[in-house]
Amino acid sequence: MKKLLLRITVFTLVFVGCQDKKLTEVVEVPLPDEAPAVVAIGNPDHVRVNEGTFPLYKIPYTYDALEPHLDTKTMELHYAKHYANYVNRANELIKGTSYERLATETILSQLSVNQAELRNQLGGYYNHTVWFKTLSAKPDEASAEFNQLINTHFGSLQELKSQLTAEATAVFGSGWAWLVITPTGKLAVTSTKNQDNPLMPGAATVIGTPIFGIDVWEHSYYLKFNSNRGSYTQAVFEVTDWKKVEALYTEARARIQ
Ligand code: MN3
Repeated sequence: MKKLLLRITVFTLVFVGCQDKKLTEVVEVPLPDEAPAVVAIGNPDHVRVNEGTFPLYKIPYTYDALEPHLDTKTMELHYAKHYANYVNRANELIKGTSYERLATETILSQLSVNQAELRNQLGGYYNHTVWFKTLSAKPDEASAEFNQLINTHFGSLQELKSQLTAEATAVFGSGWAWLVITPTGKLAVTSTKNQDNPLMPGAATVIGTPIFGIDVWEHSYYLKFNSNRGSYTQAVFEVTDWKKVEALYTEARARIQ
């Protein structure tokens, strides 16, 4: 054993009557043999959930792929713990109910404010699935056609990002900022509390199908950004793949027509 000794000198003041007396004590403390092991990064492919109606969306990137914008530890906790838990809980709640045969968006659009548990768990499942689909280590731009649609509704992509940031920072407590397609095919930004989303009755000022969201629960940003939601939102845009947002738009548009 490689023995390293650390010399610590301790000064102790001992009061004897009115006279100070200084003692010097030498303590030898052995140091550990080896440096602490580097914490291993998990593998998203190893995350397992129970069988059920709602599948775990397999993220096509590793937990460290979105560095330095979104940190490895947060991505791992978010996917392997929070998201996997929502998948399991949503499946438990839906099992044996008439909802099992319906499309997820249809279920969400039927959940009343009294169905809080299902809103929380199925919302948590759906919201994270939408979000994880739009993140990428090498984000692509949307087509010229979709960019034109963004310009028509918001003026520019930059202005859309500003409006999403404003929504994200305005949420009091936990929630989401959203880009949605409305039932009449328009694009709009809005926000929701908790795990609600704009498909749920009474959840947002604008009803619509989410095509992009920003998770503003503290678990999604606190490790790296502390309470600075604005900086976190900017980091999210660095890894947002607008081509994938466009793909969700195209899917949703086909459903509402
Ligand atoms: Mn989350």
